[in-house]
Amino acid sequence: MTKKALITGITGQDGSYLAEFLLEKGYEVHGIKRRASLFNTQRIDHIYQDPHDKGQRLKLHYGDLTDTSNLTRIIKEVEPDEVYNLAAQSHVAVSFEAPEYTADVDGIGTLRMLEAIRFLGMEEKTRFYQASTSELYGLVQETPQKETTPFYPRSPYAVAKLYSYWITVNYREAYGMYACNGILFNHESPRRGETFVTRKITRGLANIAQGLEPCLHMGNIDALRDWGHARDYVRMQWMMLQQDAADDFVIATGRQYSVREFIRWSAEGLGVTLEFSGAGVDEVATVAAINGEKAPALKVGDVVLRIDPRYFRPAEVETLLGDPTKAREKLGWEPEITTREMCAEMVAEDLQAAQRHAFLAKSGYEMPVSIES
Ligand code: NDP
Ligand code: GDR
Repeated sequence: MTKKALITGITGQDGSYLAEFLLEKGYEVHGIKRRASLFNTQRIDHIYQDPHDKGQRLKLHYGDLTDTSNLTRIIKEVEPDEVYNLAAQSHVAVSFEAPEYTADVDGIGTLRMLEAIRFLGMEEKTRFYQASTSELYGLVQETPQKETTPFYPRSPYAVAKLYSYWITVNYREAYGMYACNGILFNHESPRRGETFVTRKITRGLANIAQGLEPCLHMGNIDALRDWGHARDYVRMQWMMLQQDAADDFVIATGRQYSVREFIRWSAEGLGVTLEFSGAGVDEVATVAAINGEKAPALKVGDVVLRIDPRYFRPAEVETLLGDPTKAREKLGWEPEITTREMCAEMVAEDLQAAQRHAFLAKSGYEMPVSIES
């Protein structure tokens, strides 16, 4: 029998990699996408299958995590063996500006999914994965963070995700559902949203190197994170639903770097050596040396990065470092891609895009580059 999976958030970074992964495994994959005024399926267009073709194994449904009847209807129609609840307002800084919406989607949205499964009497058939997060640790109580480390959320996003974490545990304990939390540390890729820090850096520096943007404006570049590759992390999401019993796992690389280091690596990927000077809000990064041809718009002495307090958060998570021992020992999972390799892949793809834009601009075609961050 072909297994059926339902992915909320299929148009996002993780949803797109997971959909690819499950299609390769032979699954019939259903995804929930939101109605938008512009196309929003860029990340999955390469796996799109014509709905008129017989044997189509990727099917999209319009829906929203704020809409109970819609979610219930989709789950009833699809009868999924596995549900991956990845949909969320996933930007921590934005959650301070839209706390109520974030709570509705990232907190109550999870309850709506679990209740729909229970209401439909599918709690024995359908396995449930919840996209939990290292942001739950917030103001860290122990380093490195593992499954038993106490939570201390520091944003409306993290507080909403805390509700989702516990409601998932509760449905497992109360109704015997196979429901589990992946407590995932930051994971990135060339498909990462443009306003998360890694992608903002790789895309911004590539654009600056090609003369498409003047300067990057950043927040707290001393923040420390444990960054993995999304491709490695979605494999683990699937593995978690294939066990005899549901359980919760930390997924991380076990290595930590600063945002500043990530900026340095990204610049090096463009052949540019940066020098950081000043302190606090006065700090700038200046070009100290250039090797090769990847940054034709830059010269030694150019300022490519400034600090802008606009990007400081009302409450910051300064440091996160995960301990993935349980995932390694119980599931045999290890990340295959290092943080530096991931950074190099992101820089290479963003440089290609910037070179295309620069070429078109030189040829007289105006290609506006969005620098909203
Ligand atoms: P993205 O922001 O890339 O994707 C989020 C997805 O959720 C998009 O498909 C988005 O749709 C969809 N979505 C947002 N709001 C709604 C809504 N109201 N109803 C239905 N769908 C909605 O996130 P990632 O792929 O990076 O992350 C996936 C999940 O994992 C999220 O829940 C995130 O919070 C969590 N997580 C992520 C980590 C990371 O480092 N990436 C780490 C730990 C947890 P649209 O495309 O239309 O915007
Ligand atoms: P995070 O990711 O908040 O950890 O949440 P993000 O990449 O946004 O920030 C990481 C760190 O970088 C600092 N920072 C900046 N961040 C952004 N976005 N823009 C900036 O200009 C900037 N300058 C410095 C931040 O202050 C922070 O310390 C991500 C999301 O994917 C969540 O959904 C997920 O749950 C967690 O990772 C794990």
